[in-house]
This record gives sequence, C-alpha cells and structure tokens, in this order.
Amino acid sequence: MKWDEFFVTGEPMIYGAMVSIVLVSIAILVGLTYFKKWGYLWREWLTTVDHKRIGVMYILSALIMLFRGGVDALLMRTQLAVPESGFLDSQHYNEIFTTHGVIMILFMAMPFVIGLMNVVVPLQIGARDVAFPRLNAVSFWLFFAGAMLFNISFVIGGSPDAGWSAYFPLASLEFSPTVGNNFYSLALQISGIGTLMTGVNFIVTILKMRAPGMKLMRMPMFTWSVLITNVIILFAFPVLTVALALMMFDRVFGSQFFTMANGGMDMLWANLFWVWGHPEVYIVILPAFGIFSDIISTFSKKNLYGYKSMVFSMVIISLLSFLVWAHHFYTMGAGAMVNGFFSITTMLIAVPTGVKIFNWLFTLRKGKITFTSPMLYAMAFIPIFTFGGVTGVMLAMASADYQYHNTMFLVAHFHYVLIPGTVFGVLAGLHYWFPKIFGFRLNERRAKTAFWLIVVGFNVAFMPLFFLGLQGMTRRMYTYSADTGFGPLNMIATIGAFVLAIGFVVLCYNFYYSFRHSPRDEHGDPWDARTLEWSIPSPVPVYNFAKVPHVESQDAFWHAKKHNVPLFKEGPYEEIHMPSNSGQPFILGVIMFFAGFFLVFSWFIPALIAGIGVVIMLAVRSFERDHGYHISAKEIAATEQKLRGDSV
Ligand code: HEM
Ligand SMILES: [Cu+2]
Repeated sequence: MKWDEFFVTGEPMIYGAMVSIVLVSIAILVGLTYFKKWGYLWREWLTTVDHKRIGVMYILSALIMLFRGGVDALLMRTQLAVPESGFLDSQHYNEIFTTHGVIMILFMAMPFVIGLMNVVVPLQIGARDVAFPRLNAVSFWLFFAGAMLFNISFVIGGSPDAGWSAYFPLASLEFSPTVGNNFYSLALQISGIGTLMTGVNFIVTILKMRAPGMKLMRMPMFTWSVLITNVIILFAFPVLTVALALMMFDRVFGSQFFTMANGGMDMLWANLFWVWGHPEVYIVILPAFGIFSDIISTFSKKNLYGYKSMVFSMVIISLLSFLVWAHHFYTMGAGAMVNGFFSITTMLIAVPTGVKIFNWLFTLRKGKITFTSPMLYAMAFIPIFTFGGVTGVMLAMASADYQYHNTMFLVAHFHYVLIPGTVFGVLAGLHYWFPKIFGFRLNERRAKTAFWLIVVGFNVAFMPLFFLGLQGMTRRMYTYSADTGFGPLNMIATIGAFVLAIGFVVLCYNFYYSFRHSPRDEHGDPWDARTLEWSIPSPVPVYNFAKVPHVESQDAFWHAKKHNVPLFKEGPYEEIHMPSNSGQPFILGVIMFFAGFFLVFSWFIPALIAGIGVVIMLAVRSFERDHGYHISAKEIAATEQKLRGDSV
C-alpha cells in the first residue's frame, strides 16, 4: 500500500481535520507536561476502577462524540439546504451519513447511558461499586479503543460509506473496496465486546449487591430499567459479534457469507443486523425511561404511579424487541404471512409503551410540580416521544410501509424517538445527577435557555422531514433538483438544525459557567429527592457508603426523611475493602486498538503479534495476586466528618 492510499487525501476539510488533530494532540501533550499532570492522569483516571470515574469518562467520551456526530449532521443539513448544492459530493455524503449514524448510536447514545448507569446504579442500590470493578474498566477501554479506531478512519484509510446498517452487497469488498467498512466491522466488534461485558457486570451487580432490605420490587425505576437493558444486551450483542465476525471474514479473508454469488446470502446480513439492531434501540431508550420515571416522581413529589406495571411493561417491551426485526425490510419480499406477523408484533409494542406514558401522566396528576431543568426535559419528552411513537405505528403497517420505506419520513420518525427519548433522557439525567457527581448544580437559567433552543430547534429541524418524506424525498439522497419542490422545507429543516446546535453550545458553555459560579452543594440532597444516592455527600467519597444502608420501602431515602427513621444503623464505622487501581485494562485497550488497526489493513503478522499480546495480558491477569486494600475506620470517620460537618 502506498502512503497516499494510507492517508486520506484531496479534501481541504480532511487536511484541516488532520492539522487540527495534530495541533490538539500537541496542545494536550504540552499542557500535561507543563502542568505536571501525567502522574495525576495515570493514577486517578487511566488506571481507575472506580465506577463513578469510569462513568465520568464514558460521559465525557459521549459528549465528544456528540460533537463529532453533530458536525456530521450539520454538514449534511448544509448540503441539503438548497437544491443541487455542490457543498458535498455524493461519495462524501455517503461517508458522512454513515459515520453520523454509527457514531450517534454506538459511540454517543451507548456510552452516555452506560456512563450514567455506571455513576448512578451502585449508588441507588447502596453498593460500594459494581460487582467486577476491573472488568468494568476493561469494558470502558474496549469501548474507547473501538471509538478511536472508528474515528481515525476519517483521516487514515477512508471512512465507511455503506450506511450505519452496512447492508450487503453494498458493504462487500466488491462494491465498497476501500478499507472503510473494515473499520466498521473491527471498531464495532471491539467496542461491542466491551458492552457485552458491561451487560454481565451490571446484571450481577443489581442481582447480588443490593443493600439489605432492597427487594427487587423496591428498586428505583432507573435501576430496574438498567437491569432489563443489560439482559437485552446479553442476548442481543452476541448476534452483532457473530455478524461482524462474518463480515470481517468476507472482507478481510475472502469468505462468501453475504455475497450475492457462490452461495452467499446478502439478506442474511440484514436479518442478523436487525436482530441486534432493533433490541439496540431499546437498549438506548429503556434507561431513558428509567431516568424520566425517577425525575418525574422526584419533581412531582409523589410516588411513581403504577410501579409494578412500569416494571412489567419494560419486561414485555424487552421480549417484544426481539420479535420485530423484519419491520426494517418489509420490502424484502418475504410475503404477507411474515410481514403480517412482524407488523402485529411491532404494533403490540405500543401497548406497554402507552401504559408507561399514562403512568407518567398519572404521576404528574395533582403533584407539587417544580419545573427544574431535568423536569423540563421530561415534560418535553412525553408529547414529542408519543408523536414519534405514533409515526412508528404508521411505519409498522407493512402495506403502507411500501410507500414510506427509505424516505425522509423514516428519518423524521427515528429522530423523533431517539432525540426526545435517548438524548433528552441523558441530558435530563446529566442535569439531575450532575451535583451528585461534581458537587455543584448546573446553572438553571443557562440550562433552561439551552433546553428551549434544543426543543424548538429539534422540532423545526425534523417536522419538515415528515412532509418531505410523504412527498417522496428518499433518505440518503445527497441532492435533489429544484423542480421537486423540496427546497423550502429543507431550508427550514437546516435552520432548525443550527438552532439545535446553538442549544448544545449553550449547554456546554453552562458546564464552564457553573464550574466557575455555582455554589458548592454541601448537603448532598439538592433536589429533595427520594432514592439512596441522595443520602450520601456530594461529590461521593470513593467508598460511596460509609455504612451500609438498611432499606425498608420503595424510595428508601424519602421514606427515611418523612418518617424520621434512620437509614444507617448506629455504631462505629468498620473498615472498608476496596479494589486497587490497575493499568492493565488501559494497556489491553491499546493493544486491541492496534490489533484492530492492523486487521483493517490486512497486515496479518503485526495483527497476530497484537493478538498474542492480548493473550499475554489475560494470562498476566490470571496469575496476579492483588487483594485490594483497606480504608481504616478512622480514616472513614475523618472523611465523613469533613464531608458532612458532623458524625452520622
Ligand atoms: C443533533 C441533531 C441531528 C441532526 C440535525 C441529524 C440529521 C440527520 C440527517 C440529515 C441524516 C441523514 C438523512 C439522509 O440523508 O438519509 C441523519 C441520519 C441518521 N441519524 Fe441523525 N441527526 C441528528 C441527531 C441524531 C441522533 C441523536 C441520533 C441517534 C441517537 C441520530 C441517528 C441517525 C441515524 C441512525 C441515521 C441514519 C444513518 C444512515 O442512513 O445510515 N441522529 N441524521
Ligand atoms: Cu426496529
């Protein structure tokens, strides 16, 4: 391979990106050296096994990826603003919708929800950490390695261009000969393995590490949603693993699983992809449902209405999510029986979802509502998500879908569920738990400005796409002629997208502003909230709970506050056993990155060496004798004294 094939060339934008990547890297290296922060970075972050810090790293990565995916979105919207625009060419447009889709789903939505569950779930169940803290760090670094591998395709080798669903035969070597889709298969594989481990870790954590008295039916709704989500992960991700492995064999080793000739089946890919892909959308939406449930109950000052039916409907949704995948290709030609089956299962999902919507509304009924920024996101979520859901039922009708299929109507629909659902959900969660993580609240005024820009911008950006879709504008179309009449609505959509982007800028500015100006929250319970995480100081000490809480009801902390019963038993502190930090997960991530990178370019000898490196790392871990360390009772007493200003 020649160097000019290795580096992507010929595009001013990409040269610009290369230069800025180099400059930013140099700035970071110089900054770290100048301020002597290398040791701090290594000891406190890169080697950490603390669920709270791992959660923060996930959320930070997700925000960076939101920026990347958002820039992709603005580029597309700029191209589509006017007919026959020459801003992007067709190949470039293909690459950008592909990277936008992949990054938003896998490297933005996923790490954001996983980050929040990392920070919050152990605190909500009264645990000291997740069940396998070291494995948790491995999950993070594998996710991160995958995300970085995917992102460098922009400047090295070339981006994938076959859509986020990478349908064959389009994604095959024959029709997509660059290494772009090799990046797709390997980057998703590496980060997907990390996600699968997260699934195991959180199922065990929630089933085995709850504080005494916290029966399953006393768990906060966010914890419930995380449990169910991780069960979905456990069943869905292995399918992705297999599909991506076959894809890699086809593209790197010349096998014929998904090719059109030699006995391959291109539609096999579509089926495998969506057997994972549809549950995946519930993986990113259910935790948001959980977040909204906790927030709506907190800010209405009421118990969550219909607790049991909330749990039950999530279980039903998770089961149904595995029975609907063919609604993504009704036009495949499977016949009326098959389409009818998938049509009905898809519509059935509206029932448990509707149950949840009504439960949220009944929770609000006669509540003492305070419109804080997290609550505003929840309030906007209910109507907008319902609207998105109803357009989903329209798409679920197989015969009607022949008309909508692959049009802008679909693009509008899934943004109408993913943005109010997942994005508003994680933003609500971030505003809500921010004081728990960092010890101060985000400034409410700026948060509300950002909220309104985001909500209004979002609707202006996506509502026109429903009409464009019905008028026949197909998705993934890089330009259109003026006679189509698509121009004006597209222009409106682009303006909306920029308003939305300004909203995100304000939101990010608010981190800086609040860091400078917000009062530090000393009592740990700024929202007068209901669940255990609010019973401990903010920011939370490494060991989380100085004493193990005793749970007697749902909303345990609220119960303790209202009935004046102690959550923590009287008596002296006891020493706490903690896991030690380790550099191994980080190193494993780096090696996996290189293994993936070499395979992308079919450099088999280096890939093999990196593969051996992975095995060595696993062996090193197996023979390691590290039993962690202890925090003494005296030290805990001193920390608690300092954080609470008294003794508990
Ligand atoms: C932030 C504002 C956003 C804007 C303005 C935006 C805009 C767009 C546009 C213009 C397309 C391509 C339409 C086409 O030509 O087919 C698209 C596709 C897509 N978007 Fe977004 N988007 C945004 C956020 C998101 C988010 C948050 C997610 C997921 C969590 C997401 C997921 C997707 C996916 C999966 C595709 C399909 C990619 C493909 O066709 O392969 N988007 N978006
Ligand atoms: Cu689906």
